[in-house]
Amino acid sequence: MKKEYTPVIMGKNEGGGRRIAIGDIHGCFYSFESLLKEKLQINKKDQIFLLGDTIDKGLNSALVLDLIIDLKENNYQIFPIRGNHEEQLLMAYNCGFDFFENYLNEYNSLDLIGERLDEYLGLISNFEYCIELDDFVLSHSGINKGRINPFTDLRGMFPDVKFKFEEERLTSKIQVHGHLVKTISEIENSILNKERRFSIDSGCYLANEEFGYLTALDLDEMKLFFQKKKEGNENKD
Ligand SMILES: [Mn+2]
Repeated sequence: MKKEYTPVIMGKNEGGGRRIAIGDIHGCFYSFESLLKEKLQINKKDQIFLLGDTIDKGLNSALVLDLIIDLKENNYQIFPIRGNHEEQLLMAYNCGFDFFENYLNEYNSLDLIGERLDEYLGLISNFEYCIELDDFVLSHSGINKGRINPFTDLRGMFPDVKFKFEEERLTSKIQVHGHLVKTISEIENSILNKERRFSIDSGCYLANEEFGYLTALDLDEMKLFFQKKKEGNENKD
């Protein structure tokens, strides 16, 4: 039985703060922390939307989730969205502990095993799939019109979910998503060209020069913030 899911409607930030979307973090804790605290200097009026894949690949998935929990507990408005890596991790957990451990090992995420594991699983199982704002739609891979499962890419990332929403209304808004790795100049061009659908995943965990950034977008100003990967050891391969 598939679970039914309707995107969350949030509209504007009534508190008067900024609305900021952040691309795939992938366990790059130090970059994430620096982006939030130094580059963006977030405050409690701001709404922060994480566009999925907060964990895996980079080496500090547990610290990323610890920070999300800490911000929530301190009444920051942080809204994580589910990516294929959160979904896969929850699926792997349901396949028995050996499978789960192998999965985590493959994605550099063994640090999630420990006394907070249940808390982490509870946290990510509550990540939303899609958040609709007054003029934007935020999700991990964008909306693929006409597909049976419109929030998925070709690999079918959310097979157990039946999405219920008004496709025409949602796809008429600007879609900001993650999942597809782009260079920062490609992302800058998406803004300059006023594209209606684009990714802000700049491959933070990657070691090559072109990538290795974590990107944030102020949705009201359409202003980009790029955080260069903070530490060499956030990438293993
Ligand atoms: Mn990703």
